[in-house]
Amino acid sequence: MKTNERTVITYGTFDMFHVGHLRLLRRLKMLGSELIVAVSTDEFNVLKGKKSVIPYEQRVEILGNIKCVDKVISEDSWEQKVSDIKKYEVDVFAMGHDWKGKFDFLQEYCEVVYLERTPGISTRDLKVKLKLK
Ligand code: C2G
Repeated sequence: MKTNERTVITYGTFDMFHVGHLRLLRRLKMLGSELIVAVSTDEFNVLKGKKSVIPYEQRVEILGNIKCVDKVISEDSWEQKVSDIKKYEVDVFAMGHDWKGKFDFLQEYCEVVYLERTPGISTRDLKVKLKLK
């Protein structure tokens, strides 16, 4: 199968969208023809011990208008990845390398890739700079 017929999926909060998020998504799109982004809901983020500054609906609107993103779905639980991979016939599951090894169990269903994070930028650092919790 030629690279450009592959479906790629990734998951994240993408709060206070920054260049680290953008560069990851652009590199993910180079791995296939369709890029699906699962955006963590505000409720799921509570389970993840995270509180996003930008509400879910707005994060979805932002991601949905990023050129290299073809489809946005919600991430509501840790368990949904296998059913998403089957439902969307995913060829590549990919995350930033801060998740390295955490999703290797998905290799049973598709290729699993971890990409280098963009150094020097993170939502956490932005929050600290802005004195936001
Ligand atoms: N990222 C990056 N470079 C940065 C910051 C983030 O490449 N400087 C990547 C992360 O590695 C991740 C994606 O951007 O793959 C989204 O990051 P977060 O919104 O922090 O994702 P997180 O809340 O960790 O959610 O089920 C998985 C979770 O939903 C991941």
